Amino acid sequence: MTPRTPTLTQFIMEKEHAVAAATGEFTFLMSAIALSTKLISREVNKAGLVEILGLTGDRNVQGEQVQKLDLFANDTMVRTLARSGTVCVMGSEEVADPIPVNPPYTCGKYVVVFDPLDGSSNIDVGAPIGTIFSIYRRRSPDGPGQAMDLLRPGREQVAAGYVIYGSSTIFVYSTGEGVHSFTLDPSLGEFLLTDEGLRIPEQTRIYSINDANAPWWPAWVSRWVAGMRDGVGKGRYTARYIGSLVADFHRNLLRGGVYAYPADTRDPALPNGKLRLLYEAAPLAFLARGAGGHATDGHRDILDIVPDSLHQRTALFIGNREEVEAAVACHGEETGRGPADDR
Ligand code: AHM
Ligand code: MG
Repeated sequence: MTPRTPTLTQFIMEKEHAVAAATGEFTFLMSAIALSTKLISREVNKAGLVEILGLTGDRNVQGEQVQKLDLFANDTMVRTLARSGTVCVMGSEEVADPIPVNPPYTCGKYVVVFDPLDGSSNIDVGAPIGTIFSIYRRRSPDGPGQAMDLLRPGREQVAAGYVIYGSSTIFVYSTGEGVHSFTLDPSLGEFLLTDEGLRIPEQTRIYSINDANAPWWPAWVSRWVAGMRDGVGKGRYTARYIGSLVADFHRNLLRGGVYAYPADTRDPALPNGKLRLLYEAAPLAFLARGAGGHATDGHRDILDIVPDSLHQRTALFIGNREEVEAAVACHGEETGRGPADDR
């Protein structure tokens, strides 16, 4: 680190100073998210040691209950955000209902929705996993936050981001003006600016999709993927699929690429695919747009979808604009639906 390299908090404060009406509450909220993710990162890095150190019982060396990592991540986010005094209600993948902020903690003006640890199938195999968050300004006038504060189209986000726990821990966020990344320096315990104003490279040869679901895809998805696989007009593509949305999205953000989890007919209980709108698709769509990319469910911009429920699922095609628009075109050819239908 040189004195010229800002920490995440310094960087956010500098940006917030430029906004005349800013009170510092947003900086405080982001610091609370950053603190949570540092605690989660530390725990993720220890995950493989639990067995080696013989801590397979349900208590650790301090006599504390050993928690599953995704529940630890959830508790850490909930407690740290509640304590920050900047949030009036939260939504989490791990919790069925909205999470209120109760006394002694005070309600703030923000609403945060998050997936505390995404890519859970990768936890036990040392592959990258991540935390995804989405921030809105509250809509209800005061007091505890309500459902109306949570069920919002992605376009109303004031900020979104993710943290990837991989070969290093990387924090990526946007407030709509540029996408910025920071890398955790473990010796300092600080996220340091790595890249300001990230843009998805315009040309790509990478697609990320779970090909094993192909028998259940609609025909237009198969045609879209075949177009890339056959490289018609653009040359051959290559497939990269980690099975961890944050990691697949992050690679595609840096290298160019498109990630897709279409709706399919494999599981009748999941007619809209597997991924969640509010804390997986919408925040990443906000980041994709900030980096010059695009996200759709096949015909609607992800940022335009108004959720009916906290855990609503959606099909997702996200990344390079050209590849995402090719998916929308394939969908339109088959269904006759235009990109803006059914908003
Ligand atoms: P999770 O929230 O249970 O971890 O599920 C979401 C994950 C995404 O990170 C990933 O892209 C996708 O599920 C992988 O699903 P699949 O194993 O069906 O390909
Ligand atoms: Mg998830």
